[in-house]
Amino acid sequence: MNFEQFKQEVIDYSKEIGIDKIGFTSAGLFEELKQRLITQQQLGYQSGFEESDIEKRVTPVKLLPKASSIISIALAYPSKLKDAPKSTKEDRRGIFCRASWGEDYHTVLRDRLTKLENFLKQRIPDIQTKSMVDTGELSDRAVAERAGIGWSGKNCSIITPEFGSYVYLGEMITNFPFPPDQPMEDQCGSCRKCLDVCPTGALVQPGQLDSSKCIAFLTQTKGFLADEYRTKIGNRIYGCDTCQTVCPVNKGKDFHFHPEMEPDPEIAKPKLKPLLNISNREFKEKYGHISGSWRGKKPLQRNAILALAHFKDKTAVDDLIQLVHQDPRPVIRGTAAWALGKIGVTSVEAELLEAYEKEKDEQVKEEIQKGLELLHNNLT
Ligand code: B12
Ligand code: SF4
Ligand code: SF4
Repeated sequence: MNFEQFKQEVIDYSKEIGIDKIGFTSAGLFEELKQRLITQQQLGYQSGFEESDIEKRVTPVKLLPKASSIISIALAYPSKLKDAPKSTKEDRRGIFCRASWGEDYHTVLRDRLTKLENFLKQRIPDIQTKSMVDTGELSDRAVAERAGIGWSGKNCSIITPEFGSYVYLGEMITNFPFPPDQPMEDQCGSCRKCLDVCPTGALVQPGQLDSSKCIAFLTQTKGFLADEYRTKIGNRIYGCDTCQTVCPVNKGKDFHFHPEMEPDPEIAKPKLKPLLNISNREFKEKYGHISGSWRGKKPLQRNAILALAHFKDKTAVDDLIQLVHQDPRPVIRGTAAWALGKIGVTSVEAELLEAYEKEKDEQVKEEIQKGLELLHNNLT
């Protein structure tokens, strides 16, 4: 078999099934990544969402014993909301990051990888493959970088010249020796916009992220959000796009190739107040299909409360009082109490004092106290 010719057939087929960019690399060890992962672990910069076994992450033969090459795929996603609903004084809205618009990208990319696997198996019946998207062991970015999909930007993203960084990544390890592509030159140059704009200083230096400070990470945590970040998350309900929206390469990049990825504006930019009391069933029906729902509704509700505090939305006061008194989840009760203080309507003082008397959870009590202090600070 002519390897180059077969590779070209695979490339041609990938276009037919809606893969926007494809690249090939060897299944050799990811030497540089290994050092990087060890450093990140030692510094406490990892998020905890990634595979913890570093050897597995950098050694494709541990995942597919006869691994010879890796096919990297990228699918471009939309960056602009058509007919974006306006956030009004009566109905403030939050925002989901672009990677959570439309149908969960894991489903979309797995569909493309399954189609590609079927194609390969038709041509080479005993070919071995192992595909993954996001939740697999490999670093999707390190694979994409080595396969020439894009360069590794100072904001950590893989940036393609064609689609910018608004691409999802996935890959397939195979035992077929596809000839490798060449990595791309770094094109960030002297630009530092992403580093300068990051609201929390999470990009500690070019290409190095302290996850514990990154808003994308913080919006996905389930506990109380540390005080220092409460005013920084703004109206973000899930994820953060700031270091990408500012990137000059992304300017004007907005691709609508995949109907599944079309966002429903009412979900991508939802009204905040209805999120506070949404039932489990309603949540599943409305948000269950998006990637941003994977941690359940609690973190999103906590973020919605913080977003209402960010807007100082007085129309949310009644709902927040109800949460402080009635919600069974300490994180929600406490965050709501803090938000009431931040919004600063003096009449809530009595409600907060009453809640304090009833409250059994020490952390929530602390939050109510913070709320009361904020109220007093607002008065003086
Ligand atoms: C854990 C994780 C997170 C964590 C940590 C992110 C991070 N920067 O490490 C959190 C929750 C914060 C996060 C946030 C986001 N994520 Co995320 N995340 C992952 C996950 C599961 C693992 C990433 C990982 O292992 N990071 C560890 C670092 C050390 O390695 P790496 O970034 O993978 O690899 C690079 C570095 O190692 C670097 N490197 C290696 N050696 C050296 C040496 C030097 C000197 C330097 C400078 C760099 C360097 O080169 C590699 C290639 O770029 C991947 C999926 C996967 N399985 O890979 C998705 C993934 C990286 N996430 C993705 C996305 C879309 C996001 C968000 C944009 C979502 C959002 N809008 O909120 C943000 C972006 C935040 C940011 N600035 O990075 C996409 C990225 C697509 C792209 N075009 O790059 C991925 C690939 C998911 C996917 N399959 O599409 N994510
Ligand atoms: S995603 Fe947001 S918080 Fe995280 S590095 Fe980028 S700008 Fe900073
Ligand atoms: S903003 Fe500038 S430095 Fe950051 S990733 Fe984009 S081009 Fe690179």
